[in-house]
Amino acid sequence: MDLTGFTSKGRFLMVLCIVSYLYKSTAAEGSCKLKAKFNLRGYKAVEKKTVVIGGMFPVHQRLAETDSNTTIEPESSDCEGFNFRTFRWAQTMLFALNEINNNDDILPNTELGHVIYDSCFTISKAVEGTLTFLTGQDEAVPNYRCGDGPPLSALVGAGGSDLSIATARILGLYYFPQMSYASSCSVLESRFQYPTFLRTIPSDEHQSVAMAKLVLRFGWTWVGTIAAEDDYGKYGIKRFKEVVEEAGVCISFSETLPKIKNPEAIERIVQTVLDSTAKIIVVFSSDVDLSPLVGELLRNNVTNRTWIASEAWVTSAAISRHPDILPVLGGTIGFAVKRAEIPGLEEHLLNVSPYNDTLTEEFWGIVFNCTMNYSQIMRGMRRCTGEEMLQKLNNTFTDVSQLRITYNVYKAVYAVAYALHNLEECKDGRGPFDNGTCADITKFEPWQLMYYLINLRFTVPHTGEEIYFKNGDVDGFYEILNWQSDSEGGITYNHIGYYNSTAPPEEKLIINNGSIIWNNDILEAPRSV
Ligand code: TCR
Repeated sequence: MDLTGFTSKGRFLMVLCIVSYLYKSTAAEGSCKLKAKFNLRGYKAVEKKTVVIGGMFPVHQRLAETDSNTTIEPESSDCEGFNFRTFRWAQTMLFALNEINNNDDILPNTELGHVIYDSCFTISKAVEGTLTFLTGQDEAVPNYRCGDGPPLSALVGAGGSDLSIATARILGLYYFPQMSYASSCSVLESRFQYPTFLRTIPSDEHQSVAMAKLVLRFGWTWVGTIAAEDDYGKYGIKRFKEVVEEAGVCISFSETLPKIKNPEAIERIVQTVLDSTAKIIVVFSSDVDLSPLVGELLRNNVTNRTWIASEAWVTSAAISRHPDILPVLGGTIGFAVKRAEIPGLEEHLLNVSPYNDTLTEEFWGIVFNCTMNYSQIMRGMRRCTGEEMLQKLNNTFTDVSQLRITYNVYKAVYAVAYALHNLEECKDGRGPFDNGTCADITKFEPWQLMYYLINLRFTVPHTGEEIYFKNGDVDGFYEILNWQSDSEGGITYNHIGYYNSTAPPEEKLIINNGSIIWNNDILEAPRSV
């Protein structure tokens, strides 16, 4: 399926290429030829130099089931379970690129193109996308090893830590920069294993310690833990346990949420929660993996517990907007990364066009319950007019009230752009490379851009936040949120404190006890048993 399109906007030529499925193309030699076609289709017409940034977002939640029949040639699987939140992240990358391309203060002589992949929350898809990106084995992707196409700069992605661990190993081989917005696992701190990995989300080392300090602050000595079956869940909970156990806290139970649909396992976890006397339960998981458990907790009306949320589900509408969630998860306390207002983003999201690419087309079909596919129309499905109004919907995609990972995406794109800007501004003779030389923006090496990323310091537009990387990481800062009821029986996330890893020991964890409302609207902190 060809998902490529080129749109010309004003004086800029934007390369728009959303690739969510791998082409079955073969020889590397072929890809060089294909690249020439790519040049024909656009770049030669632009006076500006072009550099391409890759993006990878888990827009779909899982692979579609395929039968393991080996009598026909296997194909790369399709994906299913469209996720509005992560689709917002992908659109934010496009928004940031547009902003940069229209701003003459950043890269005034260079245009940023892009290629975006859907990692489908799946390691194999993330690896597939990375290889496609690097080798240029798909029509629209220039091959940086093949010479005269626009150079590839960095990959923004890949989403979850287990995906980034896989892609970072491949990219590291080529010393190719990866800038992650959501992969927080502490193992990604290792520059020995992942030499070109950087991120705008803090390492979970800080979050696990912060959670442990929270538990100790309230004097809880008996807690249960639940972790997702991935690197995020496993390493996050492991570090949490180490810190609390050292302080004498006992772990009542440790459960793992299955990655693949398994209702019996979920029922067993609910039974464990019900059987245990522990009233405090720490959950390190993404909202996608936690959702089935929340459904089962609701069915069993499991109340009178205090849930401690990790960053990935604390502001998730997929969890907090469940009807009747308040008795079960009201009072939840969790950690969230910095939030920001991004002027213009909401408008960009509301103006997304169904005709941009296959992802926007699919999105449109899902939200408006219609289709643009001829064969589906023939089968009686309602046809989308393209004139439907996103404004009228109350959808997570256009909800800009909790821009946290979204803000990390925005920062990641700007980080790459500013590094490229510094690379381009370099004055020969005063450059950082051999004998004061500079890199050439039209044909730099990945390691040369790495130099600029490592030494980058910039101020994020609109928010004024100062960003720089210490060994690839940013400082650990979290807002602490408490789930309270709003006037309509839904959930609001109330800010009750923060954790700052760079503050002196006594001032790291600041909590305003008086502003917390616990489960069942109780004002006094619960006891752990
Ligand atoms: N780090 C997780 C993935 C993740 C995520 C999220 C996924 C984070 N926050 C929000 C979906 C929604 C934080 C990881 O795997 O590292």
